[in-house]
Amino acid sequence: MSILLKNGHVVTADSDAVCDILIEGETIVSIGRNLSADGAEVIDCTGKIVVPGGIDPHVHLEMPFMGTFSSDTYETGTRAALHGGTTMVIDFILQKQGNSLRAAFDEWRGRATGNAVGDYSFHMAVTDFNPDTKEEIKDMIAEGITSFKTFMAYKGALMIDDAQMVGLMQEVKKHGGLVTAHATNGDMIDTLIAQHRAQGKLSPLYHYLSQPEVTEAEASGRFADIANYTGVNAYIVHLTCEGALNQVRRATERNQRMLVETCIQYLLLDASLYENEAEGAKWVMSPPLREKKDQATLWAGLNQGLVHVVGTDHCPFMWDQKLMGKDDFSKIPNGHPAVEHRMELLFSEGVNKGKITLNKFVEVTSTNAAKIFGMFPRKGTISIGADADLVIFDPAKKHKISAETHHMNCDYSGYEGWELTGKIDTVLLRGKVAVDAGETKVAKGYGQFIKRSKTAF
Ligand code: DUC
Ligand code: ZN
Ligand code: ZN
Ligand code: ZN
Repeated sequence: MSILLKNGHVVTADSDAVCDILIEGETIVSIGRNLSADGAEVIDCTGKIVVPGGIDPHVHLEMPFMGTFSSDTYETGTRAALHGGTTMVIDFILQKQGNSLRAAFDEWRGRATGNAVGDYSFHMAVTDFNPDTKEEIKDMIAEGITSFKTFMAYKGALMIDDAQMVGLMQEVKKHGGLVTAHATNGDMIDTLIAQHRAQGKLSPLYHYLSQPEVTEAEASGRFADIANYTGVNAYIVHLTCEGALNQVRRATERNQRMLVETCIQYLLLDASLYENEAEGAKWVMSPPLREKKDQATLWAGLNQGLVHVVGTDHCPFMWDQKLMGKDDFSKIPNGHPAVEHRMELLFSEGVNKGKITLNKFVEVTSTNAAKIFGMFPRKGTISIGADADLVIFDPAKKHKISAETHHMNCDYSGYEGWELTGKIDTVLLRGKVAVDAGETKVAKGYGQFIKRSKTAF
């Protein structure tokens, strides 16, 4: 079965041309002008932008967390991602403290296998680094899980201390993997939460006030310092603020390379939303939304090459679940729905408003994640031999975001009513039309586990 995309404005991280793309089976076999192929299904892309399928390296599907589970399953979450042009996600396996990495890997694979609609991989969150875990690092890398997530917060459930961090980094370095961090100071945050609760300060605003910028800046600097000492490849997930990015800047001054992800919400939303006492829980996530000045820092960071990836930290909860914390911000499950709108939001608010170029858009929504997480050039670009993961974008079409029409399993949207310019028409995943004109064309189980190699960035 072949498909021929005709006359699209084809954009990669470093190229830009009006041309045709010929797909055979799952891969791109030819790129050029005036291509033809007998019997191929032709998709006219005149006036449309064609970009590589998006990769969101930060999602939480069916994650057990804060006494409940995030509300998107592998099926609903990857399907929603496809509707938004994200053809692959990387989810987080959580090791249970006291248990093995292998047990967690089997559990997560069991949830995903046969259910995912889009492609996926996992990061391994090491929540208990001990002599047994140490022995498992190389096995996980052999399974294609080459990135190891650490939490510097959420003590008692997910957090590791600095002693474990050093040990983990040394071991991962030995086997050529990558260490990532939720870099916030858990002890400091827990203290501030306790102080606010003791004072009866229980509204969503105090979620924000319990995680001030310094908690993130301090942990980001500490993570960078330990990474520098061990020499491991290091990546900070969901970086939100100026103070943290300044720590990255400091690291680059000693010629250390820090890899940095921000998330779409930190570029577009700010902490004033927490003043809404009735609805502030919609945006309770960790780290919290920041200030306008932090948004400016992050946009600049993208253009300065200090911020490499825009993910989502997609971790949806139904409003009913959010209400678990209606009387106490510390019981609101942390997270919000975003995987479906990352690319359209970044296009509309970033490219259309002149904040980033189209090439940068491709770089931060797809190419850099593919390189950092060991999938390039199979994923993350448009080239001969690459997977035919492609997004056909109508740059002029306007649409409105609403929970009524989104595909995420969540009964609200953090962007309800936002008017966007630029809409996804068609999404191809490994050579198949996966989404067209708002309809899903591939079934549950089409999504594949993608075995990853080492960072090549
Ligand atoms: N932050 C969230 O908001 N949700 C999931 C985990 C996290 O670190
Ligand atoms: Zn996190
Ligand atoms: Zn870059
Ligand atoms: Zn997360």
